[in-house]
Amino acid sequence: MSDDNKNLNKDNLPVNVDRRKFFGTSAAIGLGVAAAPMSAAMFASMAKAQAAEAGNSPYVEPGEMDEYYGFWSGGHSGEVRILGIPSMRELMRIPVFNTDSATGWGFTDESKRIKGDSAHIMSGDSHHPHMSMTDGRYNGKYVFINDKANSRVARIRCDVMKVDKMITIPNVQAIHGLRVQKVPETKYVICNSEFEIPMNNDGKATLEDVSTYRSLFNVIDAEKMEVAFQVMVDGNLDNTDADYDGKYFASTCYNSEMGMNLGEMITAERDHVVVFSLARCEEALKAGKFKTYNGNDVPVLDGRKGSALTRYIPVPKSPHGMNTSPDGKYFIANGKLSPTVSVIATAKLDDLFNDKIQPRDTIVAEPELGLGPLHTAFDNRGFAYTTLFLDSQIAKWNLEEAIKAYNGEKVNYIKQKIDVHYQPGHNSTSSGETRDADGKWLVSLCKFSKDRFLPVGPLRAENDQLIDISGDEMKLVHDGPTFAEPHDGTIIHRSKVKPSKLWSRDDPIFAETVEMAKRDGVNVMTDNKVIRDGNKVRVYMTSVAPTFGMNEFKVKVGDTVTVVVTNLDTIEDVTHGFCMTNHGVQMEISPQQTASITFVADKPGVQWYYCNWFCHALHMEMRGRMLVEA
Ligand code: RUQ
Ligand code: CUA
Repeated sequence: MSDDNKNLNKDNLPVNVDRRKFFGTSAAIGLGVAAAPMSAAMFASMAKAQAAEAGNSPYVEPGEMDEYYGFWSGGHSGEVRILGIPSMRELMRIPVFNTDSATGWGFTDESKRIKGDSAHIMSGDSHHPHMSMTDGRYNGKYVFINDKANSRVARIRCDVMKVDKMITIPNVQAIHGLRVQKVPETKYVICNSEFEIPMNNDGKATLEDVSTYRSLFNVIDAEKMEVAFQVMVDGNLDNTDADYDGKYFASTCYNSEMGMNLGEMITAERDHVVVFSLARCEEALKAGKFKTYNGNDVPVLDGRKGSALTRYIPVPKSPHGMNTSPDGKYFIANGKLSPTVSVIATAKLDDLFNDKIQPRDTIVAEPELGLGPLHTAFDNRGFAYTTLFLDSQIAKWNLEEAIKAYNGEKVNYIKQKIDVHYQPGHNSTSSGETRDADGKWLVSLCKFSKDRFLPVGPLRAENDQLIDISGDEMKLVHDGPTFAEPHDGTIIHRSKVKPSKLWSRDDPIFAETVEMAKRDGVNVMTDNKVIRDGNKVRVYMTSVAPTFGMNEFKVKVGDTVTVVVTNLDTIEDVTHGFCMTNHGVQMEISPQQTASITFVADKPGVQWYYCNWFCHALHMEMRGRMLVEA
């Protein structure tokens, strides 16, 4: 193969695939073939052959399925996305704190009921999606996600991939770090409130006296989706994680100074990690050792410095990410303003809580990794992968060797640094936050893409980079643009997730709507009926591709109309929609689902409604008229 062949690059790959680096470094296969134009099939089989050699290919052929689900936060878009990994294909968007015109989320009666006290809030900032676990392994039941913007936590039911609960956390502002109890199971979801506020925050107490401001650690009952208790701390909480023994939770805490501006917030050389003893918190709760604030009845325990419930471990200033190693041995606090991460041995925490050792005695290593360490992920071979925000790199390092170095041995614990593009925040390894960590894939969630994609104006995509970590060296294999902003993502083996294909008719998400129909004497599976109740009108209709059970209904101008549609189709993927033109009314009705939406018929005359999810060759004909009498 000559160097002057314009169609090949230096690795003897066709130039048009130069950027798709899914070949290993020893990529020189099929050279004779490569000189000729390649068909997609040839290309795919080459990739496959190479994959067999390298052991790990991100190439998922058309029609083939990914090995992992990725649950991705949609950042300040407020949603959660489901990705296929390793293809990085986006499979679904789950509207959560945002509104969504395709599904009607935020507009339908069911979604408003689920949003409850925050039904009027249409935006959010989602950060940390984490799945419920049993014995330190994903159990496929729920994914929990926080809304920093409006201090909420939502739960996604993974059978239907829809939000079924949402709560606003009282007594706090800005729910940030969120994780789940791993062992014995996710009884609790744990999350941090970031911004400190006066207790009570009723405007009556002094607003200026910052010594009254507090930040709380929040423990939510995962099944009931109610706050079980809160713990008052010193400092601003940031990220959190749970151990593998069901005993301790740990949170990073910055601004121990309780400063109100940047200068004040970064004066202290050290901030801390707060460790919470679950057993001691539950005992205090039982013994009634709590207070309540702001007129609600959520118990608030006192976990400030000196409390029996917590321990404060000093670490270099402004730590950010908190990550538990999958062997359960270590909590790792990521330095952010310090080039180090602090490795806390979970086995030493009992002694710490029994005052046998000092807080710093729990630190078994503090390796220096590079500038701006934010988050750490793990494989199953004792390596950790830490994002370096300022260096735009990921450092791969060996945990046990870092401990040796801390004990004075001369070892180089850093194995490799790989450039990422650019400035990574979170990273995530396949099953890496569970006992099933498998060391195959790492995704680096980069905050900036800059020159990596076609320019699209001043606002650019972020960049989720897929890195093969199965070999001795990390290899960057794919750039994936994402929109505003994947703070965090989790990579879950497909064997753990078992979504339903149709809705169950008993689903609690629309049970109340079905109950309302019963009270109106309507069977939603068979009846097409209009019920008038003063100036409220309830319209019940079925839908079977390509018709609604009702071609027209009559109301009076000014009526409040609730349209309830039940999709009788039992064929997978035949979703109908209901859209009332010129009324801002749209929703999804998937097979066997009942959905409803309420609006005011404020325009007299003929108003057409139609199905806006493509369902049939006669989908365009799936329509009807609302006749509005003046
Ligand atoms: S935070 S970039 Cu919202 Cu998880 Cu670290
Ligand atoms: Cu029903 Cu389109």
